[in-house]
Amino acid sequence: MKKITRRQALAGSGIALAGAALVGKQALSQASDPHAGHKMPAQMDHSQHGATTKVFKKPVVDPNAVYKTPRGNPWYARTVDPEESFQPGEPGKDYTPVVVPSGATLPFNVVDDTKVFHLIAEEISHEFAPGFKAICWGYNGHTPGPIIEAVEGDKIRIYVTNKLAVPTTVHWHGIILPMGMDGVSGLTQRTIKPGETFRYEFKAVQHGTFMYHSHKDTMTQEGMGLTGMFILHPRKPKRERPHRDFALMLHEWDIKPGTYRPDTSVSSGFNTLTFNGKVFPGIEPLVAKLNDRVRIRIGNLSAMDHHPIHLHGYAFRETETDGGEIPESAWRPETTVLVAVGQTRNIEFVADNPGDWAMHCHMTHHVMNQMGHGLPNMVGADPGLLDKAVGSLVPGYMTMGTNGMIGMGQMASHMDMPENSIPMVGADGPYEYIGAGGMFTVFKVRENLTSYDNPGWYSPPKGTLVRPATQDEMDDDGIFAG
Ligand SMILES: [Cu+2]
Repeated sequence: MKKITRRQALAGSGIALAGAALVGKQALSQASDPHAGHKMPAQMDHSQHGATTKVFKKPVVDPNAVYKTPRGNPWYARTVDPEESFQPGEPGKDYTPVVVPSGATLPFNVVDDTKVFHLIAEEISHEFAPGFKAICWGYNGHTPGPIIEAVEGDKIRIYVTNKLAVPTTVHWHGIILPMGMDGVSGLTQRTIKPGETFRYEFKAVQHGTFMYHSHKDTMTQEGMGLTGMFILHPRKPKRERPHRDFALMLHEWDIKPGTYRPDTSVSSGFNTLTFNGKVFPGIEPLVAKLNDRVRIRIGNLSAMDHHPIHLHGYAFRETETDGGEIPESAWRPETTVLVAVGQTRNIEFVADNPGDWAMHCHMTHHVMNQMGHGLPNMVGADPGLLDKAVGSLVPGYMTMGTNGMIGMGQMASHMDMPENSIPMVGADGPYEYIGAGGMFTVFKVRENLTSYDNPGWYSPPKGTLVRPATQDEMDDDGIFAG
């Protein structure tokens, strides 16, 4: 058999490629030019005499071209030229630091021209709300871990020290980087063994709201709390920076009353639903001045549930996902933003409506705390005889839940509760008990603020607070209440 050289083989396939390209062109030109067919023989000749080598001298796909594609290309997700050099972005000057209610921000040092961070994966004692703690896994003493903040164009180096008893990795979720820095155990790296420190390094080539989390045994490790948010600010924002830029991470846990470790094997019935690792009333409120421009970045690394997060008193715009900025023409006006597992969403609005506004997951089971789940249904039951009978055996026994869950939350304050547990719902509010827990917080907007500390409860202006109707008013308006 005749031996074919590599050069000949390439030339041969070149003819085939060039021919295929011309057939494609032919089809296109035929569609617009009824006489196109007459040109075919000449073109075929051309392909056989010289077009072949051109294909290989000027390959259609230049491996570097992707970095040189202009910004106008809609497929180009990078927002800065990766080859351009930038000074490390400075907080206050190049970006307004994000506010993390009940959370923390990871400090960094600048070494030469690189921002150097140090994440430590470790077992922590985490408080979900006063009186309710668990042994979780987190980063630098927190779950979710402290947010990492940088600016597009920054060179970033992150040391990850593993102080857990098991191997781990960190995946930088949504961030465009070289594959070897992606943190997927087995696929892109070997795991970081207990006691080891690994060095992740990449340049930020985009801006937006991203996350980080373990990518080793994720059901256990994310479930135990190895999650965090990663914010990359734009070098030159298209719009004015918001006055208040908040970050909230959504998570869910199963911590059975009386136990101290999350059960990560469950796939439903999570009983502890958290904003930044806290259940209401354990979370700090979001505070803004009247007419501040506000952005809230929401990420979800729950195991199983998407969370529709509803803000009272406002209509906001969904402006950004973890894939990038949504063009203004496509902003979605919403009052509830659905954040699926593995997604981030930014919402923006002007805080032009003063007050204490509820902000919460709209799944009713997600604004319950730990003990509100899995109880027998007693709504509407008359427990009189039962209480008497059981009370003779168990002094002080009282059936609970006959009027719903909120009474149970209130009663809990003067009852013996199981060890390490919190009531199903609630906290004392300015008018009555607030029947909500879990993924619930308060967005507080005030006209006169000297700081963004919690300003306390809002006092509505005279005549703007709902009150009992008088009989005269009902008579005048033709309302018969029976
Ligand atoms: Cu939810």
